[in-house]
Amino acid sequence: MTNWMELDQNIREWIAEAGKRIRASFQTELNIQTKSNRNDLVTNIDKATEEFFTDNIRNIYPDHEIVGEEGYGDELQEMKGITWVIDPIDGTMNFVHQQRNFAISIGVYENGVGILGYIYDVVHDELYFAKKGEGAYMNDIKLEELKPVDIEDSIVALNALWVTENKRIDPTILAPLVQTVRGVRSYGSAALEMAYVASGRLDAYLTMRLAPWDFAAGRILIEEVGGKVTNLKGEDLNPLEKSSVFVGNSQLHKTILEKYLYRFK
Ligand code: 2AM
Ligand code: CA
Repeated sequence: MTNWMELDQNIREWIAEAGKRIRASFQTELNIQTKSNRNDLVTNIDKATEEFFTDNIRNIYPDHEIVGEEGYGDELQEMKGITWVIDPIDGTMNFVHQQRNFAISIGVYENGVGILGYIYDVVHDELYFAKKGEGAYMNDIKLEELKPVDIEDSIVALNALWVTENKRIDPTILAPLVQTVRGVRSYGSAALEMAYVASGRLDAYLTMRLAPWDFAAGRILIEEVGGKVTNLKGEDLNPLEKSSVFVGNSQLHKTILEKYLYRFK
């Protein structure tokens, strides 16, 4: 049996320590490399942070499995037992260019079901946390159930890329949504965008391609406040696969799916 209380205490300690080290790194020179393309960045701090978590997890929980962005985890075909899904720095471009608007994101799954989600806004020292069935919090503040909002009054997070020519979505699908909502925002960290939906700062977030570590924690937070988490076709997310992601308060999610996304194939 998993001692979830003890596990929660351990993660919180590790997250606090990792956050301290990341803040201290602002005083040092970053070693920046690119991955799949010139805008896909990774730094020595992304790697060191992931290694810090995987070392601690393997030390205390040798039978747990790990999925991590920077390759310190395991290669998994399926989720059995306890799986940690880790993005050491979500929003690396922001980390490099802005030293803000990035987060540590950790989801803990049991047999493929999300149990614990942590999104730590390192610069603001804000920890978004959820436990399945027990609600969601921002530090000590309990997050409220998401309330219905009219689409004309909603704030939606969306990268401008998706309403220009791109290879993932016909830009004429989301352009009318942009014209209808009250405001559109783009923060450049999927984890924070999901934490903002969970805390009601945003009403929805749509993006065309995320990896499991980008959404592992956020989906647990959003579901704990009654929000909806799917891909852009309205289907459930596979926790081990890259996917488009569409999250929002339930009623707005339904409206956007029916009025705008029905054309997305
Ligand atoms: P990252 O910084 O951890 O890579 C930026 O638009 C958001 O999308 C960030 O959360 C970023 O996570 C993620 N992201 C950027 N490029 C991605 C890609 N090729 N695949 C999956 N997620 C990506
Ligand atoms: Ca990352």
